[in-house]
Amino acid sequence: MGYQYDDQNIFAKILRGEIPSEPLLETEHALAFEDIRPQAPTHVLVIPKGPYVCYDHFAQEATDAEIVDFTRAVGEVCRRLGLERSGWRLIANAGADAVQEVPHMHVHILAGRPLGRMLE
Ligand code: IU
Repeated sequence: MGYQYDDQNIFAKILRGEIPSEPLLETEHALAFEDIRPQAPTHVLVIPKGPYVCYDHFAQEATDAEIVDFTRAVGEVCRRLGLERSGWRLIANAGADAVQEVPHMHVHILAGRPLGRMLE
């Protein structure tokens, strides 16, 4: 499947500095910031800086360096916030059924309250 990246999405604007953000972490290839509609006491989004629509697009077309940097950035955010103490959840929504709202690859880090079972 060929993905078409829309560079007018909100995270692209954040990456270009057109919309202000307060990064929790910035690396060469990734940016982490708080979600504006937090679903838990800790709700952080981590995005790659490259123009990828979703997880699959990223996994197919990002360089190994981008993938390694992004993956480590997720771990670094959790470590900095001390999330290993009580635990955390990582979510990536892709496409319509998952209700992906912003078409720029991102993962959600949720923590700070009991999150319940996701899968039965
Ligand atoms: P989703 O996985 O695409 O459904 O999640 C997008 C998230 O981006 C969602 O939790 C929004 O609250 C969040 N968000 C944001 O943090 N800042 C924004 O300006 C917009 C959405 I629009």
